[in-house]
Amino acid sequence: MNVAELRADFPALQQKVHGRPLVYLDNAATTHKPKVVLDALDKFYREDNSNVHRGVHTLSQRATESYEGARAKIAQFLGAEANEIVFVRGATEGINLVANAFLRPQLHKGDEVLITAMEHHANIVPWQLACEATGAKLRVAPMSQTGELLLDELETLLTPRTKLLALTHVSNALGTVNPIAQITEMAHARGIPVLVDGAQAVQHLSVNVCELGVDFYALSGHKLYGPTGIGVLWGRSAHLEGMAPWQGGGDMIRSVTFEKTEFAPPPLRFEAGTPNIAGAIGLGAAVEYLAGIGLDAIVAHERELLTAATDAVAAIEGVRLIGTADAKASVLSFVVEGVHPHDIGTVLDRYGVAVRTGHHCAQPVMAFYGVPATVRASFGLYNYHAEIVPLCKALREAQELFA
Ligand code: C6P
Repeated sequence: MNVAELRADFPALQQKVHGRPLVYLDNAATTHKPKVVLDALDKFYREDNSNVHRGVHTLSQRATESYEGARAKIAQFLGAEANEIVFVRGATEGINLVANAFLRPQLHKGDEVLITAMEHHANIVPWQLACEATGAKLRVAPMSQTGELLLDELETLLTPRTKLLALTHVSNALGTVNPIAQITEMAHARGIPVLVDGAQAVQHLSVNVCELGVDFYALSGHKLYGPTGIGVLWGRSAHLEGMAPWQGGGDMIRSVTFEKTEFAPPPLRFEAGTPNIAGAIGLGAAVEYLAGIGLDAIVAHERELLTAATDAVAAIEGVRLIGTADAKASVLSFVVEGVHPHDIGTVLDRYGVAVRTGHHCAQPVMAFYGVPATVRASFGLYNYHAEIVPLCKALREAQELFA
């Protein structure tokens, strides 16, 4: 994989920030977009702009073909069937869809929903809302100080009361990669369905939903080098077929009278209203781009980079790493003794280095480690070793300024 060549595909990476070359290490928040994605968006609006599934005219047919073509590309990328790919706004909406259309109708007082200690708020709050509305209980599987799930304890929390296990594939705050196939086997042995939050996984691992064996998998396009406002919920056909719609409107129906509506089959049943057509097409271009590079090459490159960055940052006096699991992807989270993460973020920005500082929408993780926030450097396919130098230099300067 030639990173220097690949970087040329990303116009936003060519800029300077405060007079220095941009070092973009905030990929867990969102990734930059390659030209093929920008071109796909531009082409759609310039040439094909039209609504989908509605018109017999040429532009509408072209738009429909591109939109459904994108669904097929994403299905192939995930090892799934196209009719199992529901377009949503992002991972958040995908999880909310499952909470409302799959879980809530079958959730009763005394039932339980199991999540883990390392979830993003998007994989906590929707379940909390469903539990509050039904009298069910939210249970939390614990993790170790290294940020690894305690599998024995998780297993004891899988009981006849558990109606769903929802967990992240990769933690956005720690970088931990969870053993999803193994955990899913444990849940399925007890007849418990599994939803996986793949928002931080699909861009860093080769994901095949069938091999993982899960029931639902949610992801966000903008973290996968695609546009914002588009994401995917993958669900097993058998589940999707059995689910009533969550939202009603155009394009999700077979027939409507004032007395009764017959719904379209999945996935359209869950795509009420005009969808984000350009976004879906852009995401299709993004996964095609990634497949062209090869996920295995991306995984190997990012693993090497994360190891090198971890060693370099850990060698700085006063640094405490947050999240030291054996299996990690992309995320290097840390605090620096005596300096607030936001101050570090500000100094790093003066060096052109973009990181995220804060609680990363994972406040329970921060509480677990007893810190209000961390500095998080997160890597993407276009980052390279030389970028670790300004990161460490700026960190040392921040220490001198504030400590
Ligand atoms: N994490 C981060 O900086 P949306 O907002 O729907 O695209 O993604 C939500 C989400 C769900 N799960 C995980 C594991 C995530 O990391 C995110 C988004 C960003 O870490 C923004 S808070």
